Amino acid sequence: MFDASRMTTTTRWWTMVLWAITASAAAADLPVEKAVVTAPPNVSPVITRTTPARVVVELEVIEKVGQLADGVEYSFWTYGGTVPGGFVRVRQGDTVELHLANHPDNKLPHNIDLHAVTGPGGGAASTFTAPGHKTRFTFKALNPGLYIYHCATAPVGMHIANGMYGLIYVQPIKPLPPVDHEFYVVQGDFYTDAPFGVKGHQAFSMQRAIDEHPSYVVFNGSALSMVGDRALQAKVGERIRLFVGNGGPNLVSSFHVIGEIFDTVYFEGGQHSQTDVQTTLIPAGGSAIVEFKLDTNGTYLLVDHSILRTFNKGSLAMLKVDGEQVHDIYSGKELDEIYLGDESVASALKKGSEPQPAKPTAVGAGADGKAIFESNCAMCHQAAGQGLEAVFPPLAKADYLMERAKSADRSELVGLILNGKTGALTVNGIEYNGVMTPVAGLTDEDIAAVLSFVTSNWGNAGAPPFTVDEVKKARASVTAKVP
Ligand code: HEC
Ligand SMILES: [Cu+2]
Repeated sequence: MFDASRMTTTTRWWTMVLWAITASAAAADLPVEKAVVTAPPNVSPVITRTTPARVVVELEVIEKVGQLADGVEYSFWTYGGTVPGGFVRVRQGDTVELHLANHPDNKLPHNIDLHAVTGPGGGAASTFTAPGHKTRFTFKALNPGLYIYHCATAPVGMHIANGMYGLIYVQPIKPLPPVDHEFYVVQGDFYTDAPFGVKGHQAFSMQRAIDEHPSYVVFNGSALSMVGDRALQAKVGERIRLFVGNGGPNLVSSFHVIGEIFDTVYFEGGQHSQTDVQTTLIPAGGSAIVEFKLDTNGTYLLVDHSILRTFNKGSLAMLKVDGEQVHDIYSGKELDEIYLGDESVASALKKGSEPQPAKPTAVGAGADGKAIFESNCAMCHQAAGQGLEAVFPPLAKADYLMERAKSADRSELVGLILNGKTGALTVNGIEYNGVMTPVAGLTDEDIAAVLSFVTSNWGNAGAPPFTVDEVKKARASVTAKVP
């Protein structure tokens, strides 16, 4: 057995010299490998290596125009052409050689500050890079965890606000247990002169940024990044891990997935975890790793639960989960009937009469359609279907709705309720560009009733009522279209 106390001073000295030589030889001899850097929402593969390596990470800064929302263009500054920049994974104890290239077509100098770095500025000063130049520095990944990286070139706030951030994961020596899917999601706030939704190219507003008054709050650089065809995909029974970051520059995220509970959260991207969490706080320049199992099917929504940001500024993404509905976990709507409250029962009894059966109140399609409208649609389209200026289109006297309701194939309207709707549309000559989230838990009867109701009230007329059979067929065809 090795016992240091029994060594003479000389032997001890020689042993130390030998250790020093072996250690530096080891650093030079480390196997060299190139990091796999992935674009969002993809996460680079788990590192299976069990010894340290010298990992070469190559990032290129690209200034480019992209979509902030449907029809809204913005000049992003990016690492690798995406917001967030590429996902980088190294292993705890690795030596990381960071190469930063600034594309010759770019207009500005940039650099990188990685929160995974121990050393002044996180690498910022060492990587200050003019357009058409490249720089390099090396650091040792001492601490495991999920770290933000970002540009720190003045004005720092502007470089971050334009999309210059991403995540680097320093995989711990003992990796997290395997899951079925890992996804990469980063929230960011954006500041344009014009308010949310105004079309065309929008310029950065320094004043709004200083006031911390964003016009857009989005995941992965766009209100459209993970909705519709671009939704994250998984299946019932699978286990999901989200690597979530918040680039800021200003807002703190109350990260939540509507319809799920996080089984595990590695809060702040560190090594400790908490279980059974509804919403986790992610500071600007911070992160969290969240995990959950998918127990039943449906569309789950990733949101910032500062909820006006979600429904009015774009912080919404979708996770589509295919497979069986597991009824003992989630039944769907089991009951919806007229409720008059204790008051009316009491007053009816006082009068000495039997409680009166509820009177159907709706015109046209009967009571059901109205009740379903009130509990599922009215919060957005408003009580009399009049809509909300610039946000929710009207259903009352709506050409969009009535043209389709009078056409031969009305499956599009059923699809709209089941799958939601994004992208621009025009109602009575006014363009809307919002997000209608899928309306969950409605049966074929419910959908027939609500569509019959909205197409035969508030001045809408001339469309035949929707039948349950028609809805059933439409459901099969619109669901089949989703891959
Ligand atoms: C979360 C808010 C919200 C809810 C709830 C909602 N909608 Fe919508 N709906 C919208 C938005 C926003 C649009 C426009 C989407 C776009 O521009 O891409 C829209 C569009 C529509 C349209 C097409 C445009 C028009 O005005 O004719 C119809 C029809 C419609 N919704 C019907 C319904 C019905 C029926 C329900 C209830 C079963 C419902 N919506 C629930 C927000 C909502
Ligand atoms: Cu920059």
